Amino acid sequence: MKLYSSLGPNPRLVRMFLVEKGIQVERVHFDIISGENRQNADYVSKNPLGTTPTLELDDGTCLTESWPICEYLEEVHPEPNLFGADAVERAQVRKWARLFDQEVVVPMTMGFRAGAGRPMFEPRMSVVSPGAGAELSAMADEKWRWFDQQLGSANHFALGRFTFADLIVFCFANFGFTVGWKLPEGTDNLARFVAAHNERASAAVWQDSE
Ligand SMILES: N[C@@H](CCC(=O)N[C@@H](CS)C(=O)NCC(=O)O)C(=O)O
Repeated sequence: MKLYSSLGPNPRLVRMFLVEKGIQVERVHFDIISGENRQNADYVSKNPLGTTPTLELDDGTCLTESWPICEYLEEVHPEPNLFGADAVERAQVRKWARLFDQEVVVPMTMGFRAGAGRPMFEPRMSVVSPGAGAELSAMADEKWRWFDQQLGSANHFALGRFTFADLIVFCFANFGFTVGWKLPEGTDNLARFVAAHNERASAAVWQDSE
C-alpha cells in the first residue's frame, strides 16, 4: 500500500490511524502549499479532486477521503479496533465522528479557506466571502464549545476508550494550532483532551517538519 500524503488534518488523521494499527505503508509526500498535488496529472488520475490523502492498494485501486480510508484499514486490520467491536459500538463511534465532521470540520474548514487560507485556496476552489467565512468560523467555535460540554471530565467521546471519534477531534484541533488557531474560550475540557492524546505515540506525526 502507498499513502499519498501532505500537511493537513486529513492525511495526518490517516497517518495516526496507521500508527495506532501498527500498519506500515510507503508514503509519497506532496507540497500542498505550492499546489503540487493538483498539478501532478498522474496523481489527479488517482484522486480527481487532487486532494490528499489517497491510499493506493497493491492492485492499483485508489481510495480517497480520510474517513473511508480509515474504515477500509479497520476492515482489513480489525484489531485493535478503533471504530468499535460490534454494530452498536460502531454506531456510537460513527455518531460522534459524523457530528464532528458536519458541525465543526465543514464550517471550520470553509472559514479558514475564506480567511487566513484565502491566498492558498482562492485560486483552487470556490471560497465564500471574508464575512461569511468569519460567520462560519464563529459557528464552528460554538460547536467546539458544545463538544467540550459533551466531553465533560472524560477524555473519550465514545466507548470509554480511544476511538476514531477521538482521533478526528484531536486531528482538527491540532490542525488549527498549526495555522495559528486556538481552542475557543470555554473549552478547558478539550484542552485537557488534546494534551492527553498528545502523549500517544501516534501523535508524533504532528511533530514532522514536512
Ligand atoms: N474530505 C477530504 C478532504 C481532503 C483535503 O481537503 N485535503 C487537504 C489536506 S488536509 C488538501 O489536499 N489540501 C490541498 C488542496 O486542496 O489543494 C478527506 O477527508 O480526505
